[in-house]
Amino acid sequence: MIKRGVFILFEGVDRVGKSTQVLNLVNHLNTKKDVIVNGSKAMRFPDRTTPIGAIINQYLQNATQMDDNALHLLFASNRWEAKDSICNLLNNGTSIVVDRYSYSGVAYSAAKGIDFDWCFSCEKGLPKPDIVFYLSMDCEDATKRGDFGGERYEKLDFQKKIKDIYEKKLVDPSTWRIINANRPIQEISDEIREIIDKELVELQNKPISTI
Ligand code: Z5A
Ligand code: MG
Repeated sequence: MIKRGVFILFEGVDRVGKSTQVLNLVNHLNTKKDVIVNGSKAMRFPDRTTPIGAIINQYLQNATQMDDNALHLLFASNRWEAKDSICNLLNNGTSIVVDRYSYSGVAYSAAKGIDFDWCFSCEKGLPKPDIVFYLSMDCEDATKRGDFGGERYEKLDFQKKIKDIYEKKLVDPSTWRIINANRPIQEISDEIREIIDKELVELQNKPISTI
């Protein structure tokens, strides 16, 4: 029987370096052919390539308006439409390294004042990540990084609310690892690799669970 793939997630506020670290980790995992039989793949949410993702993209680029609850459901739907492909990849021995997922959905919507439990309820039943790397740094420093300010949510006060929700309501010490993101890229990648190298086989031996 082939060993299943591992579901690794990166979360955090804007510009903490999630996309950078996702690519570095996929490259690292693709060198571990002895443990991960069918390679590793990066995924991201929102997936702007689907019809639902295209509507989300227009909203994020300030091209359309939308009710906040309706938008929350679209972000959640964008994950539900990927559920089967996530499960198939994991069951076929491919590991996935995912850039934002349900916890972004809950944190960004709850930061607008939508009920936290209602937000979370839309995610229940989705495949649960085996391990979450939460990249943490001061919002002030993150906003100074490349391209901040172009999209709808890129405002400092809003980012601070999101950070608060992640850290007070979403971090789950059993699966989340808090990573200091205010360091050189390579130093962060090295820490993440070390954690994954240590935990990979144990994670593969656990059954896939749901949120
Ligand atoms: N959203 C939502 O509301 N509901 C949901 O359910 C989901 C998302 C899934 C789009 O997300 C928006 O959707 C997002 C949340 C909301 N809000 N906004 N705005 P996105 O993931 O597509 O956003 P993005 O465009 O990828 O940006 P990001 O996530 O904010 O950035 P990042 O991935 O964390 O950072 P990065 O692209 O790797 O790096 C940013 C810059 O910093 C870049 O110039 C890097 O070269 C640089 N960088 C990276 N690491 C470092 C270090 N260590 N030191 C110095 N510089 C660095
Ligand atoms: Mg990104």
